[in-house]
Amino acid sequence: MGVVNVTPDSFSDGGRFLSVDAAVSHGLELLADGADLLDIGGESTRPGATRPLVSEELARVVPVIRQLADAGAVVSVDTMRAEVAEAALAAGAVLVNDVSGGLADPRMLAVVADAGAPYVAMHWRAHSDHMTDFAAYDGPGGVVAGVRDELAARVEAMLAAGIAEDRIVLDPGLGFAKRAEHNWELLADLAPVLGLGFPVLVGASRKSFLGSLLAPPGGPSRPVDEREYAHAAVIVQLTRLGAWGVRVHDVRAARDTMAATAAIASRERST
Ligand code: PMM
Repeated sequence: MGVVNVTPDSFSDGGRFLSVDAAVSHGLELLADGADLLDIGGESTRPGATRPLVSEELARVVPVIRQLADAGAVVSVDTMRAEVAEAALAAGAVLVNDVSGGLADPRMLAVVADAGAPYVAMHWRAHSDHMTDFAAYDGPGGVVAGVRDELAARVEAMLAAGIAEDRIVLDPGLGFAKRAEHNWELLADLAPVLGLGFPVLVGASRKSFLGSLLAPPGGPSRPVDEREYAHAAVIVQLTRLGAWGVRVHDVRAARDTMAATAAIASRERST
């Protein structure tokens, strides 16, 4: 899944693809690099971000979705808002990627159920302006059990709202109400989330836990566009674990990493 953030303030690429033309041509590049899906978002979810107006979010994503879908791309919309999801589906998006797993907008699950669209439900606890206040996992099993249990509760809500089981994709939500250590623990022990029985999408690309890992002692975080080798190691792990998808900014790097990992893994199984 290639990321197209049509936002002024995303941590990873904010402001670079804010015009419709820039966003569409970036999406086409990601397609040429081998993306299976393009994820179009108009709201930054970086820690501390304030929310755009619904009208702003619509104006950012709808024209980009329409053009990319018309160009033959399989498009998902990255939104927490039912109204934006509806407009995006009408414009040609086929999948709804909701970082709040239906918690931010009470209408979201019904809209997705009515549309019959595939739905990515990410683990989430609070909006980005105060999510760091919720980055505590003190129950038994720590962050891994906490995320699994809270995702399982979202699955119940999705099924109750009428979303078909085979439309559901889950995401552990790296970086959302999670400290760096929580993200690494989830990557080391993804089996409980995979064990819920749904396809799993993971977004690690360019996130700050990679930047802090790569910082020199006492020094600044590694810049966002210099985290790709560390991200490749994460993709190796996710490929080996059988993740359904990875949400990435550099599609070519991800494709290459997945291809090499799969080439080795397929031979391991056959010997
Ligand atoms: N991360 C971001 C935005 N949307 N969606 C899913 N499903 N999973 C994620 O991890 C995720 C997401 C934030 O990253 P960005 O600002 O680079 O898009």
